[in-house]
Amino acid sequence: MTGRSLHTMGQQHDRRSWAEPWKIKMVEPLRMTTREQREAALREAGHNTFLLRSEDVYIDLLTDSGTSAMSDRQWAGMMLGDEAYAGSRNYYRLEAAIQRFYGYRYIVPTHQGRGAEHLISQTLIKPGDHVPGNMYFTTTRLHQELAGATFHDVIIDEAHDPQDLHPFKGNVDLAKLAALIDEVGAEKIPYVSLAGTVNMAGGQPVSMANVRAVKELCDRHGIRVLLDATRMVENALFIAEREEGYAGRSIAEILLEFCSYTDGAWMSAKKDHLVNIGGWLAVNDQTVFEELRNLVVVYEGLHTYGGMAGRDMEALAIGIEEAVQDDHVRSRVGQVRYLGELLTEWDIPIVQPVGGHAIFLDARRFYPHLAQDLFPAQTLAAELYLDSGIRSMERGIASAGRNPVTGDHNRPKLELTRLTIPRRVYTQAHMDVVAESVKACYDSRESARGLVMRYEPKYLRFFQARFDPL
Ligand code: P71
Repeated sequence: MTGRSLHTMGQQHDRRSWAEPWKIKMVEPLRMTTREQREAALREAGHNTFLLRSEDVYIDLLTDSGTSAMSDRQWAGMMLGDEAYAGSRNYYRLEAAIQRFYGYRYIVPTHQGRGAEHLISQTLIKPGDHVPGNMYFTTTRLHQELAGATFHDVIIDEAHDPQDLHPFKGNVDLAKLAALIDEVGAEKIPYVSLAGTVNMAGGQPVSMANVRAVKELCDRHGIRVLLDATRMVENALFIAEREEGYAGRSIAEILLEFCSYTDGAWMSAKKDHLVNIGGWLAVNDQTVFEELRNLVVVYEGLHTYGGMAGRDMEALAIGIEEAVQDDHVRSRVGQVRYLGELLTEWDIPIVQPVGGHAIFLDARRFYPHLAQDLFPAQTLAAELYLDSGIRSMERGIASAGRNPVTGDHNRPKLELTRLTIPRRVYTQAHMDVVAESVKACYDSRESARGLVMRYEPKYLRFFQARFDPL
């Protein structure tokens, strides 16, 4: 911890290059708890941070989803909700914002990301199909499987190694994708499921060169490329920072170019777009659009609200524009990087390079004495909560679920505990508190003993599973 107090961002980079590009107008008090209270709360939650009450949490890093702070402009927009059942003015504002910043032609609103995933999967996938993607995401893969597809991970091998410093660990391995096309045939692949950034790999970006190459390969075989655009704004910053030819280009320009190599996208607007609820789907193909627009009325709501209130759509339309501002994205990703640099300096094992939305603690190296079947990442999430009331999320064997054919656990290479940073919510002082708590857990790592799963639900088990300490 020597020299700890000297490590401001400014001193790391000769001078401070940025500060949060906002000031605070309204505050929400935080509640600190005692260790006894946390022990009781954790027991009641079955050692699963998803089952804790938010009231019992001090700094909430469970997710960056729906947890961001809206701006004064977005709150003002909430008062302009046009709550007409059909044809709400706010819908047209949303449609225009997506067309302007993402460049797609046809828009379908949904209540959140998984609503969009459900519609696109049911519309494009036939039973027996295969969907390649750059690493799985829990809800995305589940909807693909429920529609009858088999998911294939075609991300580059480097993505599975938490210590590999590849600048674009979200890239698709073109040889793996080509091999799959050869093996199953292009007609069995309705689309490539491309995410930017890749959440489960640690928030890792895809390069512009890679999406261009994926598009070329897919065009030769008549396969669509569909983008999970959930954190694409953050991906755009990494392209500006790391890819030749993109230095000095704006986030908005890079975003638009990236999307131009894809045939459509789905979005959980609860992340990049700075709203508490919302999502959308967008495609360029009119026939696909008409099918999606027909299906949305079955599951979400009429095609001009898709499960959102008019005021939600207004806040979202404004959030899209705020999300692509260069100073916003730099400070958002900069805050994540600041936390990562503190932990790196203290030799705490995290996924490198640090991604866009979160720090991922490498629970395998944190707890080398724990077998994966003892849920090391879940254990670490529980220990962090006990230490300080910080809530994190398991992204390891519990999240990976079971193989639908064999019924055995999927055992992912990455066994991670995610510290996810909400946008515009916490300050640098909070990041310091988080780093110190992680350090305390690291110093007492040998005493961790692991967990056994005592209750396991059928779908997305990590949300509701309960564990007992060994
Ligand atoms: C995150 C979430 C929310 C979440 C979902 C499942 C388990 C735990 C937490 C949601 C995403 C996402 C990507 C890349 C689609 C969704 C679904 N992420 N794609 O990271 O990260 O969107 O939550 O709006 O339905 O905490 P949805």
